[in-house]
Parts: sequence; structure tokens; C-alpha cells
Amino acid sequence: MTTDTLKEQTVRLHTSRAPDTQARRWQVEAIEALFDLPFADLLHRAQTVHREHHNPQEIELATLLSVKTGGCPEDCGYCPQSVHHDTGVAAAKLMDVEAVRTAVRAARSAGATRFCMGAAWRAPKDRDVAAVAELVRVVKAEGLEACATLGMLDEGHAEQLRDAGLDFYNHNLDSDPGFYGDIISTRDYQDRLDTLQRVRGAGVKVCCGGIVGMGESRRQRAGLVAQLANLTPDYPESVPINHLVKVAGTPLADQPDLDPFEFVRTIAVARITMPRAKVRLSAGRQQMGEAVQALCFLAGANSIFYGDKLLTTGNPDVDADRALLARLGLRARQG
Ligand code: SAM
Ligand code: DTB
Ligand code: SF4
Repeated sequence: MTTDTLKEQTVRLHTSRAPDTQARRWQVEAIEALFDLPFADLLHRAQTVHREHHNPQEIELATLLSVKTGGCPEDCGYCPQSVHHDTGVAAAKLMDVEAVRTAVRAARSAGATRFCMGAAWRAPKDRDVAAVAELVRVVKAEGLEACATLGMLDEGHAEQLRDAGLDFYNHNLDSDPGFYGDIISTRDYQDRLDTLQRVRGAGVKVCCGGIVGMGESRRQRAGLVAQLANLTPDYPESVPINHLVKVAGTPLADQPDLDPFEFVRTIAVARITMPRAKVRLSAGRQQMGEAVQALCFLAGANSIFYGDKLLTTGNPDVDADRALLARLGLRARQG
């Protein structure tokens, strides 16, 4: 089949107003054909889908906090928190309840509606889950949506977190299955899918995305999006699209820069294939500049990580983000 024929098919698919159900499985070729569209056509398509499902002026503000930093036994090639890479990140124990409460209150005062706690674990132990459940209760008591990303979950863990009030669990697929082994060797793709099933099975909403700019091909970017869009029984409620943050000491520190328009295309394709999801413009905003961020919003991103820090690396400061949203006529989503 020629690319043109595929492009025409893709165009028909999205102009025939097919019902937005999971009965449709996205083929990698059809997603690649979206990537291959002229930039303006792709953005127009993404905007159209975005406006059918979302208020285009609203951006969700999610604040991240690393509640347990560094010392992680996994070897994820991008990650400054792995013990396999010498990045200078100091390992710290799980934060205590009062320190987390202070951070939650600060996030709420700054206008965040979601609070996401990250822990550098391969998989939390039973006692870790119990301790994080206490932190989830703090987030809920302060009136924010609660999200956690703790690594792989064992049986019963997702239920315990749900019972504490957890709204979302973040666990990323990170890349196309065929590229994954180039980046991580200590756990496999299926482990990630199993954790996502446990999260869904417990009735916790799924936050799942990936990283772009690790040296993958366009087809592999399409492959990642296909994995996300085809997750069963439904695609994730939240889809963080991270741009690789190159951290000195990691194997990906000297990765050549990705064309910024390719990143924008990835956002647009995520929006088209997962129309109801919050598509989060995630790591890498500080490095990409405001014009590229504006294009990402145009492409259908409607959520950002908000706060001066991601987990261990920098993020635009709160005042700069408020100013950017105001200049673009965007406003923070309320609750
Ligand atoms: N340890 C847990 C895990 O991996 O599931 C949770 C925390 S981990 C830091 C969460 C996600 O952060 C990763 O899956 C990856 O997508 C993202 N991430 C980590 N380092 C990054 C980097 N340098 N650039 C972009 N995204 C990154
Ligand atoms: C996600 O997809 N991105 C966030 C969050 N989920 C946990 C993490 C980004 C981390 C960037 C590198 C760092 O700050 O350590
Ligand atoms: Fe550990 Fe998560 Fe970093 Fe991988 S991404 S090294 S699992 S903290």
C-alpha cells in the first residue's frame, strides 16, 4: 500500500466521524501517515479533534514532587535517578507526611489542581505502599487530585492506593516495544503492561505516556502512540508526552537534538488518536522555549507539569508559566 493511499484512508477515517470507541484499533501505518501529513494539515486536524472534546482555553496544571529520590536499581538510560548512572543525584528516603503537606498546600496556592508524587523505586514494597497511601490521604485532604508513580505494582497495591483516594497512577510505556530494549534492560515491556492492567483493574485512572527524542525513528514514535491508543479496555485518561531531558552522566546525555516540529507532531498525533485524554506537555519544557510550547498547545496539549522542578531537573518557574498562559489567552482548568 502506498503512503498516499494510507494518508487518504487516514483522512477518510477522520472526516467520516467514526464514533469515538475503542472498537477501532490504530494501525502503526495509519499513525505514521498522520505524522507524514503537511504540518499545517496535521495541526488543523488535531485542533479540530481537540475542540470537539475539550475547552481549548483550558490547561490543567499538575505539580510534581519527588517523594523518594535516587538510588533506583533500574537502568533506564534516560533517568538521572538510576544507580547505574553517575549523575550526582543524591539518594533520599521517603519524605515525611508534614513535608508533603507543605508542598501540597504550596501547589494548591499556586493554582495546581493535580498533585503527582514520584518515587524512584523499581517496585514499592508493601510497607512503601502503606506509607504512600498516607501521603495520598494528605493530597486528598487538601482538595487536589492525587497521582502517584512508584514503579511496578504487585497484587493488591493498586487497591490499597485507590482506597486511600488515589485518582491516577502514572506508569509510562516510554517507547515503542521494538526500541525499548535499547533503553532499559532491567524490566521488560510486558511488566509495564501488567502494572497498567492492575491499575485499571482496581478502578484507578491511568496516566501513561512516553519519552520522545531518545534516538527512536518516526515509525517508532508512531509505534509508541499506537501502544497507548490501543490499550484495553480504553486509552489512558492522561497521556504525558515527555521530551528527553538530557542529563549529564546518563547514556543519553549526548543524544542529538530532535527537530522541535517532530515533537509538536507527536503531541498532535496523540491528540488525534486519544481524543478524550488529557495530553500533557511534560518534561523538557524549559529546554524547548515558549514558541514550541505554544505550538504544542495548538496541537492539542491541555496539561502541563507546573512548578519549578520536575523530579530532579528544572521546569519553567511558576511566574513564567502564568505569564505564558496569559499571553496565549489560556487559563488554568479549575478542579
Ligand atoms: N520509578 C518509577 C517508574 O519508572 O515507573 C516512577 C518515576 S520515573 C522517573 C517516571 C517517568 O519519568 C519515566 O517513566 C520517564 O517517562 C520519565 N523520565 C525520567 N527521566 C526522564 C528524562 N531525563 N527525560 C524525560 N522523561 C524522563
Ligand atoms: C512523567 O511522564 N514525567 C514525569 C512524571 N511522569 C513522573 C517525570 C519527568 C522526569 C524528568 C527528569 C527528572 O526531573 O528527573
Ligand atoms: Fe528508576 Fe523510574 Fe528512573 Fe527507571 S525511570 S531508573 S525505574 S526512577
